[in-house]
Amino acid sequence: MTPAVSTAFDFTAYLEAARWRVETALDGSLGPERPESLREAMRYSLLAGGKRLRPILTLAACELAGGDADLAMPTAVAMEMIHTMSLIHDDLPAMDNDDLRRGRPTNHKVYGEAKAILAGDALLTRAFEMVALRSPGVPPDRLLQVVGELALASGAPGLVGGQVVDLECEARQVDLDTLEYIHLHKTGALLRACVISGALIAGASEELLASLRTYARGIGLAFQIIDDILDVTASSDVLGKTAGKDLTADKTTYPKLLGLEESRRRAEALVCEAKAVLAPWTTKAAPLLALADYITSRDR
Ligand code: GRG
Repeated sequence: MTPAVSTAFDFTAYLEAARWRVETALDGSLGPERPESLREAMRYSLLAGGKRLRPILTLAACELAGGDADLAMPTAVAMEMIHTMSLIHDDLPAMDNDDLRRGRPTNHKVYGEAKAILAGDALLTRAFEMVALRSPGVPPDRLLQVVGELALASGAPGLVGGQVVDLECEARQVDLDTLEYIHLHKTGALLRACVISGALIAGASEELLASLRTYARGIGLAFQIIDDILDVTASSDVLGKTAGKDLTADKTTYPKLLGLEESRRRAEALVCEAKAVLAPWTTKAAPLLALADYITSRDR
């Protein structure tokens, strides 16, 4: 009897292989930076684990658009560098003042505040270097577009803007629109840049880019809603960061405004909408569809 051949997408195997590729690329990404103490502080946070969702989204979007994921790897690494620097700065005493990240003491706890700020700055600038100077084989006009995406996602129109509003809203009653603004900027902007940049590298059509923008908005918001939920439902051990921080900092979150059940329902609805726009791309979209589901099913 001929054994049945399963054509189902094996997401566990996909995620494991993609993480391995990303970890390898991250490990090789820093080179002989000087001074050595700065390199050590950069590597400490960059290679501390983490889900690597952002670089994997970049690779998956590139492949969906018909590109070679290897060409998108420097950009994928850049995304993780920007994400990591944002975590280093977010943990500083002037911001969230946290001691634990990715299961280890935060960067400033190990290297001091000044070095942590500078390690973050160096990772941010290195990210732009990765795209502009270390992306062989990608046409320069596409790289220029990616640089633009990175700049928009990082600065006032993205992470920095979201973080400022988040800090200003601490200990204040915040409505749903403001909370959505914070989430879409602090978290959604970089996820969107990851997806769009991967597709740009592959020379995606305007039609696909438009669908991917909708997809990224949905998963970005859903990702942060789940983050809010995990902050109250998961332990610090599992999260690798201090649980219950939002309550301590008196932050408005989705669970606070809507309750846990409605928050989860919203996240699931957003993921459902995000997946629906990729339906025309059928099997090629399997990784991005599975990554969207992973966002709501994750436990850390
Ligand atoms: C980018 C110039 C620049 C400055 C940064 C500090 C800051 C400005 C922004 C804060 C952004 C921030 C920390 C948003 C939270 C995003 C978030 C949900 C992080 C957790 O992401 P995971 O769960 O973490 O993917 P791992 O560790 O798995 O990578």
